[in-house]
Formats: sequence, C-alpha cells, structure tokens
Amino acid sequence: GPGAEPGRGIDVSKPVVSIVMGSDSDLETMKESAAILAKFAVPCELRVFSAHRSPNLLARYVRAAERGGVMVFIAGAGAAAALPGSVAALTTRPVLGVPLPSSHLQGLDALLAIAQMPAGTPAAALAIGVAGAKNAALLAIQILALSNRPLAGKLSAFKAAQEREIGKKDARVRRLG
Ligand code: RP5
Repeated sequence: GPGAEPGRGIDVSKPVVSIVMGSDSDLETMKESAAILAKFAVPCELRVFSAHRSPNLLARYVRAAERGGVMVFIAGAGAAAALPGSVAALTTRPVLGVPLPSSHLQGLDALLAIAQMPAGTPAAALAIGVAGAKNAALLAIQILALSNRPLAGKLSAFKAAQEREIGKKDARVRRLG
C-alpha cells in the first residue's frame, strides 16, 4: 500500500500528505506544515482550493489525491472556513483543519467553523495560525507512524530533543534565581 508500511520508510516518490488551503494568501502560514513534514521526510503537496469558490475543482482533487496515495489531508482556511469540512465530506481519510487569522475576527470565526462540524463528518480543529499549522503536520506524522516504525522512531527522537531544549531553558532561568 502507499505511504505507510510497518518497518519500512515512506515511499518518497508521491505525496502521502496533502496540504490544501483556501487561498494563496494562506501559504505563508501553511508553509509551516510543509516544513515539518520535510524534516520528517514525509512527502506532501501544497494546493489551493476554495470550498466556496472552487467546489468542483476541490471535489475532483480530493478523489484524485486519494487514488494517488494521500493518507491524511491538512486543510487551512480563514473566515467562514468551510474547506476542512468540505474535504471531510469527500473522503474517509483523516482531515486536520487549521483555522487561519486572515479575517477581521482574527481566526475565531475559522476556529468555530472548523470545530463545529455536525456528527458524522469529523474534521479535527487545531490551534489558530502557525501553531496549528505545525501541529497539524505533527499529528499527520503521528497518524502515519501508527503503521510506520521508522517514522515512530523519528517522533520519539523529536520529543526527546524538545524535552532537552526545555531543560536547557530551565537551567538558564534557574541560574537567574
Ligand atoms: C478564506 O478567505 C481563505 O482561506 C483565506 O484565509 C481568506 C481570504 O482569502 P483571499 O481573499 O485572500 O483569497 O477563504
């Protein structure tokens, strides 16, 4: 199967994670998802589709992406953020939504739109903005790592490195006391 095989690395020839966004103005934030995936050598693709403004292109893409081996979708959108829900309506693969602070309501609108999905069509809602974009990528990696041991190992190493960094901060702050 594509993407995630236990005990083996990921097939880097085709994207296993799809990062879609509602507009090219979302790219600055959604690039952060791609950067994390690149660090873990998980191939992804970045695409622009609007749930409201290009519904036909979106539907065609989601089906093609599934056939092409995409296992997890990350969808970032601002304002009346319908994109994660629209992707979720078209696939049975996990959809991770990132609310973007691009409107006058600074992402609270997008957060509520993504989080308040009706029962039956789940889309996860991450934090607003860069933290959400980064965590969507990490969550996608965690999902893939369930059936991919090398990726699980990289996640453990990432957590250990993160803990060491906080330990260094603690040592630095403690010396001031
Ligand atoms: C949303 O509206 C997009 O996801 C974007 O965050 C926001 C603004 O889009 P543009 O007007 O820049 O195309 O649908």
